[in-house]
Amino acid sequence: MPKPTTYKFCFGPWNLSEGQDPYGPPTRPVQSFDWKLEQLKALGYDAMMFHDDDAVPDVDNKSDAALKAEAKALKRKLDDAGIVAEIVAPRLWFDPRTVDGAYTSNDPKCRRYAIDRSLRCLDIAAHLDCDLIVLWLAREGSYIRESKNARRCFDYLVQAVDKMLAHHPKMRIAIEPKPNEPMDLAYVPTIGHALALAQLTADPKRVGCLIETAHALLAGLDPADEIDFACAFGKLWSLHLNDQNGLKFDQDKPFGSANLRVAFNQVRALERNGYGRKGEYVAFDVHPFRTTKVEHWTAHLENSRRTFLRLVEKARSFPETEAQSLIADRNYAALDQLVLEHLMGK
Ligand code: GLO
Ligand code: MG
Repeated sequence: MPKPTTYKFCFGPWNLSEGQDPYGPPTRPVQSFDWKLEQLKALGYDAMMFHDDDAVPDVDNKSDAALKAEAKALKRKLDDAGIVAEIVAPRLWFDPRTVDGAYTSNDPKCRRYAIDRSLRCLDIAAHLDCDLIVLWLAREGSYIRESKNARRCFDYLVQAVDKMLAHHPKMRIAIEPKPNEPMDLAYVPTIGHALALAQLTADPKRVGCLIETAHALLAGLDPADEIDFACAFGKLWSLHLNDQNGLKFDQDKPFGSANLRVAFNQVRALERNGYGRKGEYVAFDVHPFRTTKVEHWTAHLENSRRTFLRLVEKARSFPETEAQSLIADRNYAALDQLVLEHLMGK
């Protein structure tokens, strides 16, 4: 029996958000990066995930030398805090040049910008001693199908990933699929799409995926099955656990908040695949509720990790022998109840 995994935890500065939504302004005062790093440390988390401009603000207007100096200064700050940079993700959805997509824009100048920006993101990651880039393909899709040639767009996506692979020989890329929002229809909606795309690239071994619970649920899929599928390829390199109440806007609720059983099954899938044994982190892409008061600002992160660890205990203490005999007897009604009783506890 392998030793049980000791999980390592991670979140990003955006997970201490200030409460703005499309309908209203922030409900908590804007906080500095240093404050967010302090919270991460105080909560006992191990790593931070970054967008390129979380690491180097205003990245587009900085010279390569300035970018290097700022990234190295951040690396020293993280080292002093004993915190690792887990991933860096190019933020390709803010700039006006990405309004019609980044790698899949119809405008070649805009596609060029998206690639250049991504290569700088790889440089930042290298300065932070981080070898994993996350691509959330936010605007790669369409509002109306006729506006883009999807066939050509898949080629553009592969070409963009190939440029990144060529730019840095050790960097790995994890695609984070999401089926919709902000687009109506995204080109890479599921893990199956992400891993199929990886096979078309110049170095498929360096292209894997990141699963986010809410994104799988929005695609109408079970996140635990997505985890098993990605792990069957050895390609689950990062994880955004959270929760989602049905087919609504992307809610980024605390892990387990909407459906404890779905959360339990994700934890079981992670456990049976040995996720974390190669140094992978459990990241929570969760947000405080808009109503959250300043004094409760980090509760969603504390709670998500607590729920995760309680569910690890539940996964490890699951009455496996009893379950196996019910499975052998095809008595799934009893198996169903066994799971519920186990989750409810005494
Ligand atoms: C949004 C995504 C987003 C990404 C982040 C890292 O729906 O989940 O939060 O995870 O930008 O790429
Ligand atoms: Mg995410």
